[in-house]
Amino acid sequence: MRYLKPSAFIIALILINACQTEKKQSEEIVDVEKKVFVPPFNADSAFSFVEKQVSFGPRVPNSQPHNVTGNYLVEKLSSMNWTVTEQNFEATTFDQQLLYLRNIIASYNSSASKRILLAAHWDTRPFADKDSERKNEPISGANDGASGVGVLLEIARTITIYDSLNIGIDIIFFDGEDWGERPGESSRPTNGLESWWCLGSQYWSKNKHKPNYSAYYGILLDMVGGKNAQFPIEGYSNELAPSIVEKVWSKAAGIGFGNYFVRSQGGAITDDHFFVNKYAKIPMIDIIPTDPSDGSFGSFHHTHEDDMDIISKETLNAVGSTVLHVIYNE
Ligand code: AHN
Ligand code: ZN
Repeated sequence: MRYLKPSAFIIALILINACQTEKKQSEEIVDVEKKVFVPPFNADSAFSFVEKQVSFGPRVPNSQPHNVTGNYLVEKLSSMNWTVTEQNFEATTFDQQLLYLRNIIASYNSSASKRILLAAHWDTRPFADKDSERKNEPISGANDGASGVGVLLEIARTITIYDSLNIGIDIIFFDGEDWGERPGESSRPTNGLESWWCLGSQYWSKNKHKPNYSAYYGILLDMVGGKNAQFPIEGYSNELAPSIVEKVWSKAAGIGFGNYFVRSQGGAITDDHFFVNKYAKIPMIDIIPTDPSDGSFGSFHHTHEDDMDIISKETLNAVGSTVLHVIYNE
C-alpha cells in the first residue's frame, strides 16, 4: 500500500470527498478547509498497540515491564524510520523513591522547521488508590497510559506508510507522569519540582532534547480510549492555547466527531501540557476526558477497571482521525 496507483488515488479522493459531502449535510459545523489528502486512521491497529503495551504488564517505573515496554517503543518507532532520542533522567517521588526514567522522543522530517509536537505519557500508576480492592497493586493502565501511546504509534505508522507530509512531527512519550501524589493527599514537592505528577514533562521542558527546539504547537493525549468518552475543553488548554483548541475541536466536529469533542468547558488539569506551556513555551492542548455524570475522569481512573475491557476502537478512531486531519491540514 506504500504507493497508490494514480487511478486508485483519484478514486480514493472522490470517495473521501463523497463521504465528507454526506457528513456536511448533517453536521452543524462544516469543515471548510482546503481539500487535502488525509490518510485513514486504522483503529484496529491502534487497539493492538494498546493491547501490546498492556500485555507487558503495568509500566511502573523501575520495574521490568517498564523497561521492556520502553525498549519496545524505541524499537517500534525506529522500525518506522523515525529518528529516536532517548532521554534518561532521575527523579525522586513523594515517597522518596529514586526513579530511573526515560522520555522517548521520535522525529519525522527532522530538518523541517515547521513542527508539531504530539505527546502522551507511557508510564502507569503504581497504585490503584481509587479502587476498593488491591489498592496497593499497580493498574494495567490500558486507558491511563497505553491509549495515548497506542494512538500516537498508529499515527506514526500512518505517516510513514503514506509519506506525504511536508511538515515535521515530533512524538514524545513522557515518563513518570503518574506516580503522582500520596493516595488521597495533595502535596507540593520541596525538591525543585513543581508537582509530583508529570516528572517527564517537567524534565523535558527544562532540558529539551535539542537545546533550541520549538514547535508551532503541541497536542497531548491522555486517556483517549475509553468507551463513550467525552472530551470537554480542558482549562489550561483554553487559557494558554485557545487557537489550537479551536482548530482541533472544530476539525473534530467537521469530520463527524463532535459527540466526542464536546464544546463544554472542563476543569484545569495539571498534566504534561501545563509544563510544556510553562517552561518550553510551546502552546500545547490536552485531550482528556471528563465523565459528564460526575465531572471525574471516569470510574476506571486509578482502579483495576482500567484494562482492555474499557477500551473502545470508536474512541481511538475519533481521536486518531481528528489529530491526523489537523496535522495534514497544516
Ligand atoms: C491531576 O490529577 C491533577 N493530574 C494528573 C493527571 C493524570 C493522572 N492523568 C493521568 N493520570
Ligand atoms: Zn493517571
